[in-house]
Amino acid sequence: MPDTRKPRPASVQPYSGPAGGWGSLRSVESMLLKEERVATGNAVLLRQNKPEGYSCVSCSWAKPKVPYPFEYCENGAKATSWEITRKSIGTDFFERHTISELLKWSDYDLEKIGRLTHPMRLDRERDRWVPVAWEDAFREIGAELRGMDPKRTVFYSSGRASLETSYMYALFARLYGHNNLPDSSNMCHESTSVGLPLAIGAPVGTVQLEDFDKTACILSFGQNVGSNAPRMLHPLQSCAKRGVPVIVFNPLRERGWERFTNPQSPVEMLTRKETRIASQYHQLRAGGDIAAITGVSKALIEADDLAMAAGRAPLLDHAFIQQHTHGFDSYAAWCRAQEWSEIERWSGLTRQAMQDAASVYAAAPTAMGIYGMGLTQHKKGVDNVRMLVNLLLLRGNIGKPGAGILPVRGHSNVQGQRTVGISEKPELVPLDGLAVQYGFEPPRDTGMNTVEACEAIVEGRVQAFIGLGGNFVHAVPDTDRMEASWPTIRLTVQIATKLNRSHLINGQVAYLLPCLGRIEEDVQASGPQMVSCEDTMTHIHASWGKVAPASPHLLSEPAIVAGIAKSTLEPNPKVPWDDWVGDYSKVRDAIEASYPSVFKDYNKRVHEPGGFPRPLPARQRDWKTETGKANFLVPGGFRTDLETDLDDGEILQLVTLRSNDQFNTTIYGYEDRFRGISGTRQVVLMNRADAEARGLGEGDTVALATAVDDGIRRQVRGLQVVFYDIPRGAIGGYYPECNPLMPLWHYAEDSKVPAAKAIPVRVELEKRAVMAAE
Ligand SMILES: Nc1nc2c(c(=O)[nH]1)N[C@H]1C(S)=C(S)[C@@H](COP(=O)(O)OP(=O)(O)OC[C@H]3O[C@@H](n4cnc5c(=O)[nH]c(N)nc54)[C@H](O)[C@@H]3O)O[C@H]1N2
Ligand SMILES: Nc1nc2c(c(=O)[nH]1)N[C@H]1C(S)=C(S)[C@@H](COP(=O)(O)OP(=O)(O)OC[C@H]3O[C@@H](n4cnc5c(=O)[nH]c(N)nc54)[C@H](O)[C@@H]3O)O[C@H]1N2
Ligand SMILES: [Mo]
Repeated sequence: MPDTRKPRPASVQPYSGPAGGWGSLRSVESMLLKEERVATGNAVLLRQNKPEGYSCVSCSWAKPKVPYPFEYCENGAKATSWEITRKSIGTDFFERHTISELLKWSDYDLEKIGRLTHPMRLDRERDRWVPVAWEDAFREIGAELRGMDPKRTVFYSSGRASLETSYMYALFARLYGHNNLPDSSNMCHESTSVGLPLAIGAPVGTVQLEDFDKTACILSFGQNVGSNAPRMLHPLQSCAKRGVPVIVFNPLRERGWERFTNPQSPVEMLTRKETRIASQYHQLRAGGDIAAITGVSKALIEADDLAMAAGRAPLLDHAFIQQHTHGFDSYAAWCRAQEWSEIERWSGLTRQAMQDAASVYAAAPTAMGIYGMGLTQHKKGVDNVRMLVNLLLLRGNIGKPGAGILPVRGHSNVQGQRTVGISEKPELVPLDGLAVQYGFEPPRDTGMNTVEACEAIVEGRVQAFIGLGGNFVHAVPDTDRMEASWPTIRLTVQIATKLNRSHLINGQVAYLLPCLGRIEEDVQASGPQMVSCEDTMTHIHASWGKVAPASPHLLSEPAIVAGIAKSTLEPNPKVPWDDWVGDYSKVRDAIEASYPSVFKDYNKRVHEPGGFPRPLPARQRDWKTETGKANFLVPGGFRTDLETDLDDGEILQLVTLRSNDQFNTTIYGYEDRFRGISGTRQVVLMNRADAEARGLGEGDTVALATAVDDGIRRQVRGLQVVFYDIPRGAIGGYYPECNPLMPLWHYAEDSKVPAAKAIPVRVELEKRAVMAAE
């Protein structure tokens, strides 16, 4: 197996095609071919995101009531073929490869070998994974856990496991004695979950799919639709065709927001017809959102002042502001007080650009605000989210059809995991109810979130780590420090479908437990089972596995969680682990008993096409905030990330990005088609002027070093310079390759989401392009 961690020559060619289109179809077919699943794959994909089908394992975009004939996208299809691949890892694989050897493999090569098939135990002496019987694994893990202080153990979840599994897992943690339930959302939309409740009294977005049919304006901030939620392109395309203005704020020109050819439409495909999506595209400074939204708000407020003075119709929704909001005067005063020159400097946009956005927004009777990691993964990520709420509130754009706020969540059930108790914050969980339901005293102290779990691991305070999916060590900040500290953990258990780096960096005692994926048939004592998930629009829906399991030795996630729980805990007749595993509808009954208002008639309603929605008071303008109103919140200032000043020419702001050929740390290939970068991920995207100011040319090899002074040297080497259309002062690099550069303490205030879109770095020349070519 080649060591593809070494950089290959990058090929950089501007991509002239649209998002979707023929490029997308070619990409799906070549993926199915690679995974040896062409015939089955195409048939299986027809069941994706359909009633009685399975929910895509890629992103969390909503499943429409009336689906398209092909309700999947290029990247959803890739995720499917990646999971149902015919390739699998027999036990002989680990006889042939030591862990030290596998550590040299790339992420791509590790996952590409196929599905994990047998439960394994670490043999430290032989530096290998060796097979273990399920019962032995459970018994040994339980014995270890019983001897530990529960408060010093961490139960992590990556946001894919179903509501049923997640409920059981969170309950297991509490019965065992802790709330240390960090989730991938701690690295993702936690800035939303912290930012929105104070602003609108709900931790989730208010937009529903049907709002796209009614909206008159779309504002988009820091989300890459073409790669990360491509099915959203369908409603976006319909909006664009209706002439709905789409105003995009993103430092990079992401193709999905520019134009789209719908691969589902034969006419569009044959005529190569493209729909233009964005009507305005503002390439703001990375980290410039608070300033930009202040500018748009200021333009709006000042135009409203003039209109009112001249006796014309107002531009703000004064009746809504009066009746439904709190804090408008302070927000308006803040906006009025900011100088345009400063707003321009910090946003990187011209006053004219912000006024243009304001006038289109002001003319639209309804508007929605869509956003992603470009807002949440900053030191001021929580303020960013609240600023977007402020902008929407100015024109009454929350709680009416066609309007609202739409955080586009990541993993397919990341939002749902929080709904059923995976939370380190005890105040978000109905502990009193659980205490009665299961006859125990749940722990009441706040648990560790992801960053706090990492800190505890670095300090040697963690005795056991269980990973319910995910690739923790590779997704978190400060990779090198985390990997070095990991062996201080006594017990690590990874529940997974595919091999990744977190399975090679182990505790003293370690287990690798392979599970069924969501697309696979899951047959238990009472027959075939379905599971359920919550999408980004708060709809809860059923998912039926459709493909024969990758191996007869796999267990389902509920069975694995129950297996470990039973061997760890004293028996409790109120917690019927075996009955739950035998029939998941009984887990759903238990969930309904714990959360009656959200999950009323769960087992019945879960089969409704499109799923059933969670109650969302903010949608009805019922504000569950302390003021009883929606709150305008004034930001602390324009500085979002770096301690250094904007004009410190030496330090650059590294924005970590996903390519179009990955799902988080799962690397499907080396084609970032929309950005025109192919063959490697070892690149750094630079504005030509920033590169030339440092004497760097295209193709030069550089190292990035974190520009902070905390006594730790952080460096990533061997990156090729690519000239790219990115605002000055910012550079782009891929996640997870750049994670060693991100200090653990560099996170969003209040939410502790790592500030992955703004890492201060210096660029150091390693090798000239001419020399590299020799
Ligand atoms: N195919 C695929 N789908 C996925 C994923 C995947 O890896 N692959 N990941 C899933 C997960 S877990 C998540 S959380 C989501 C992530 O999906 P996104 O929220 O789209 O996250 P990123 O890809 O990190 O891209 C963030 C975008 O923000 C922009 N940006 C960066 N800095 C700033 C800034 O300061 N201001 C503004 N306005 N914009 C900025 C970047 O240019 C980029 O377009 O997607 C989910 N879906
Ligand atoms: N620098 C930087 N760092 C980031 C980000 C960034 O933008 N920049 N984004 C952050 C974000 S938004 C997120 S969400 C995290 C993601 O962090 P994680 O969720 O921890 O990572 P993933 O890469 O999604 O996990 C992939 C692994 O999950 C396992 N898996 C896949 N399907 C299943 C399943 O059905 N069951 C089980 N049990 N396991 C399964 C496979 O073994 C696979 O290798 O990373 C964060 N880290
Ligand atoms: Mo995420």
